[in-house]
Amino acid sequence: MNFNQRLNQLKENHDKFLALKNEPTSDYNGIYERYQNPILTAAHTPLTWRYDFDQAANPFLMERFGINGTFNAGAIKWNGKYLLAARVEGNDRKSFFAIAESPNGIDNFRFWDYPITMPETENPDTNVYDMRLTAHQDGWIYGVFCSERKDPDAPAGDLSSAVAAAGIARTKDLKTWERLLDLKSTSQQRNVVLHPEFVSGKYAFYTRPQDGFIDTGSGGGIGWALVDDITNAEVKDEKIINVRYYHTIKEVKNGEGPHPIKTSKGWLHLAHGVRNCAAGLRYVLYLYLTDLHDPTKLIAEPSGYFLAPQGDERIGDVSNVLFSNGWIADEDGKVFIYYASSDTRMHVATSTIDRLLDYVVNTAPDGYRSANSVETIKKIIEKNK
Ligand code: M1P
Repeated sequence: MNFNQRLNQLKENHDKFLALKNEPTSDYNGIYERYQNPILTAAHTPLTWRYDFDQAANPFLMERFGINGTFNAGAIKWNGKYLLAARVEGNDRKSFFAIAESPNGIDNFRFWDYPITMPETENPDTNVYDMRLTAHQDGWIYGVFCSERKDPDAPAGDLSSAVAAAGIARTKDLKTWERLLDLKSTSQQRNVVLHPEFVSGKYAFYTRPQDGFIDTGSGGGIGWALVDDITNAEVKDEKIINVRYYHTIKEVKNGEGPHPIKTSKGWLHLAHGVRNCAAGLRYVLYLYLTDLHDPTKLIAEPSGYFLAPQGDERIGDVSNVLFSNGWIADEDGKVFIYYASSDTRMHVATSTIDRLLDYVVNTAPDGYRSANSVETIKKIIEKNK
């Protein structure tokens, strides 16, 4: 096959792949539908990012820039389209952000021509990832993401220790971004999310204080902090609003997912919980509900996980992980839950606000002991008699 034939074949196969329909699986739990195919993978990235089409410069039509994965995407509905701000990771291990757009939220996701050019601060990030998008009451769309840099205090020879901070940027068109100062905090921060409304006239952040880069240490939990000035944001007073707990799905650590959805019954939150086991850390997703007038006040939290890795989702670069930092609630109440599996690719699950509220309010909370789990099941059995 000559250069042009191979190039045409590449383009044809890619077009066919991007146009694939996605159908729900036959699994039923009443809470959500999962779908047969991942919605965004490394193979979805444009050929123009990966190949140099100039025969003279690239006679073997080689990939010139390898993409390793597309995962942990923020989400927003924009001009009637479903947009994901994906974490795209190159073969060089660096992540960057890129917008992929779908007409229906379920398939046909196509990346915009260029990845996002995210401005740097005076202290350049080594790596940026996991952007949460918030269309804030103030009129801006904010992207809050993890900015990672080498730990300046790491001993010589330690080339792994890093420092995580929350990077903040804002935009009006999702194309041109203004970078603000990183969130100031006495602890390392990952999984920081901007609440969409002012609270007591201030910007409100969900935080996740951590002692080290991986370990949350003695504290952890999902925190909350009010900030006066978004252009010079500082965590002064941090309160933990969703705690870790022994022998639960979030005993090691947890973190807020996307910003919560405002519902008639309260703020509906999606978060990830992490536990340890012989296979390593296991990341699952859970829901909780907080008060409409006081988003820090817990109203309901079902026991256990809402979504956990299953089948092929279990395997990837960091196996046994589901992670979500994006969901979209349509005006008709349909909810698109975007989640990544094993730090490799993106999936969607669909539900409705009514079903998610029913799940959160009417699923028993964690009883913290096996005996209490049995009592919960017995109550359901009795009702079914
Ligand atoms: O590898 C799993 C996840 O680990 C981190 O999440 P957390 O800070 O809660 O441990 C993040 O690096 C995330 O990107 C990754 O998916």
